[in-house]
Amino acid sequence: MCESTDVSNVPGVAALFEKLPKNWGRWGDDDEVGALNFLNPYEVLRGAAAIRQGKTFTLQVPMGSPHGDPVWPGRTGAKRMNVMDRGMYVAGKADALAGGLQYADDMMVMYLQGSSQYDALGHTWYGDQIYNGFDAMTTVGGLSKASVLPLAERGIVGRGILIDMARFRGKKYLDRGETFNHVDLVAAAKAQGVEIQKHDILLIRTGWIGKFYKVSAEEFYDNFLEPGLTFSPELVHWFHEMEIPNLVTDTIANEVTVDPVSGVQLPLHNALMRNLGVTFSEIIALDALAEDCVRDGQWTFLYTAAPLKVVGGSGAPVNPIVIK
Ligand code: UVW
Repeated sequence: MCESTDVSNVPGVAALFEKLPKNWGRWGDDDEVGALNFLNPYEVLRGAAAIRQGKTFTLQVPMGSPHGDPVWPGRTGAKRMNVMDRGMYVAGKADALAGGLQYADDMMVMYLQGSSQYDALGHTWYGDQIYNGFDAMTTVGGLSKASVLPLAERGIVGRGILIDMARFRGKKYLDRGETFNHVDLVAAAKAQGVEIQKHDILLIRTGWIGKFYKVSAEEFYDNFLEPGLTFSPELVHWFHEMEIPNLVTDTIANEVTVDPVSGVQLPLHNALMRNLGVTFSEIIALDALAEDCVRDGQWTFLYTAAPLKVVGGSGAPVNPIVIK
């Protein structure tokens, strides 16, 4: 479970973000897709120009696995249930359609953030306002502003770059609570022989989700503290100046669970997602892609993703496709 934190000395996040940039109003008062606005037709073509070999990769983790899916503590993985199958016909509880057609049917119960997913820009906030200054009351009963629907309708296409932080640090996966920042990302990119460019979709591998499939659930969730990016004003400025549209990681929450300096939990959800409109894709499978990038030395590619069009959703499952 999530490590308990003494919050008595935790500063308000508003104070933490004072004087840091916001993109509210930059794309109009009604904007609900934030930094995806950077992904214009030029950026789509820049992504397409990164295709060199025709190799494809799908980045969703399995959904509804009988061994459980990786989820934020307190959520549960997707549960798929058969409601029709051959057994129903054999037991005489269902009739074939005229002509003999029989069928299998199933349903699924899941958290929309319970698998590989996109967070809606209205998914997290502090104070009374969500992304773009919309009233936080617009989240009640379903997101009527900045839901996942506008992200899904737009789709995400651009040049992706994979930064393998685990490999850069010489590890199979980063340690519990291990942090890194934008300076480390730039250094890792240099070691890989690539450069993070303005408007790149930033994929960061920590190995953490891969670890979920290698260790017991008890070990994975024990004193839950994910590794990841850590908050600093400089990091927020870097994301702002680089105009990063989308942060994609193989962790459940895209950042270190608790900022070791301030004690604030998930500060980048607010500093990047709420304030800058950077879209977050989480629980993304990056191990196979990383292995291939090591083999062929190509760390950039066309990244495409179409989250499901869930009306009012605070997030939606996704199976991104990468083409190298
Ligand atoms: C929380 O909302 C706590 O996390 P996530 O963005 O991973 O869904």
